[in-house]
Amino acid sequence: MSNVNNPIIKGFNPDPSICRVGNIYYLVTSTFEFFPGITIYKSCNLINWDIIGHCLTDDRLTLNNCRPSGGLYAPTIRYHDGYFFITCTNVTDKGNFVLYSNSITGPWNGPFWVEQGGIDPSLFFDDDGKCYLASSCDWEGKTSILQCEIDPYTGRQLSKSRLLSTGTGGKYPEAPHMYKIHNRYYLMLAEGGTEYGHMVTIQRSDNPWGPFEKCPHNPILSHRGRNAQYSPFQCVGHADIIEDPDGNWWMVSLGVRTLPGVLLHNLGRETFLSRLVWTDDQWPKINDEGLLTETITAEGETKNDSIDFSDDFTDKSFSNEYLFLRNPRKENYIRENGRLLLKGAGSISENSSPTIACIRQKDFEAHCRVNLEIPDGESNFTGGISAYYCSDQHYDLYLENEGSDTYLVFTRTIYDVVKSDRFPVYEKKTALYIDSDRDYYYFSAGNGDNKKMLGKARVYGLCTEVSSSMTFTGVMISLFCEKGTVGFRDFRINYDL
Ligand code: 6LW
Repeated sequence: MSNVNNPIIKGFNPDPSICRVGNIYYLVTSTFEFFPGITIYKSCNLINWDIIGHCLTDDRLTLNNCRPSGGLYAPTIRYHDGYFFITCTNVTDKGNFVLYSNSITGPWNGPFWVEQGGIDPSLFFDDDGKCYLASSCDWEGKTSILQCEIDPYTGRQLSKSRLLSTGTGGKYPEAPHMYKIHNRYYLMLAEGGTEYGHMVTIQRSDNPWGPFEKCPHNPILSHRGRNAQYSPFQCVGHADIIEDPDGNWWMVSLGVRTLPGVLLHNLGRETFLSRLVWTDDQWPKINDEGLLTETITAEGETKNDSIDFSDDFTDKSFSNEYLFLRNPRKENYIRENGRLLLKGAGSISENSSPTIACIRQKDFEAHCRVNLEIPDGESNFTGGISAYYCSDQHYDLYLENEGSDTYLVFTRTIYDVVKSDRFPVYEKKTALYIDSDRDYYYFSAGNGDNKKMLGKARVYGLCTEVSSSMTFTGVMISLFCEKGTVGFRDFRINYDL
């Protein structure tokens, strides 16, 4: 036996949904304005997860001019009758859709758009062959859960959408998942909103349309209460459950790790794991108090995955760790002979498709380094590294050329507060660094032993809670080019753990 730590999937990985095929688990998370869409993870033990790809990798995913945290919300994954099914919402396109494939690596059929609106669509396959889709919708002016019967291979609605549940009393009943367990229908929801009142509740019925009996110890998971006042994890909710091949049950949920002493988070909503047990009267229980634990006991010599990252740009294509913004223009990203060339496509403060390659920041104490080199003869360029939360909130260090002058520029953007410091340089080759802790992002440049800090900026400016619209993502360590062409070599992110 060994102890492993929560979260099990670090960095921006919200709304986890899970299924199992034999001994293998698959889990999907939301990607919003990032591309490709819907990250797919695979695991043999629920602890160690590899990204094996994304569901939407071509122009079937449209994210044109998508605002921060528009795009793809909360997918659900299910396996039924030899097929994987994913249902999800593109809030900046036609809403809810279904994808299916006989292989987790695709190709995926769809999207098949579904008439029933709202967010957080989820599929439930009943034993009698019927398939239901539930989603979180506006109903008489408040959020409720609606359900309809659908054909999962076409998305066609086979029954009227009807009210399934108004929840158990929390605001924003969301993330519905129906399960048939112990010969009953269990309806699990997230309630309280995705912020600090978030919780997971459950109800059950003998009929997939209810009426539902509420679990006597709801919420079955939440950190909104006094007993979680000092937990490093907050905002816990939006869960899915799975039985392992030995008959043990597990829950995956989202949660955030807050900065010390404040209700702010910059790493995004991450994926956590909990053991679930059934009480004698067949209600699920998460630990004793319905709280996440910091460690989970795992079989054998299991360890958490390393979260360090490196790319020497010798592989022809980007690894699955990379995300890009909206619908990226492929011709602006060239990987050749150990170098990444980025061609500028406008400002990363615009909600367009700027040239930017993003890696999730997975822990607070990060050390990122990349060698920047400007191709010979190139002038009129802007490119470098960014701690990027969204188009309104990012801190950047980059080389910029104007006529015969080249500058290193450190820019902090928080909405319309934009501050730049310029440092004249003569070299068009330099290492750029971002180091971070729970207070600051520190930006440095320099070759060899001459690493010199040029500026720092508060972590708080890149937090979800600072956004003007609802945002749901986390900080990305990114390489970008706004103008001209810039080259990068040897990109690394290491963590103090
Ligand atoms: C998602 C909703 C939620 O659709 O946040 O935390 C929204 N839960 O269920 C975006 O992820």
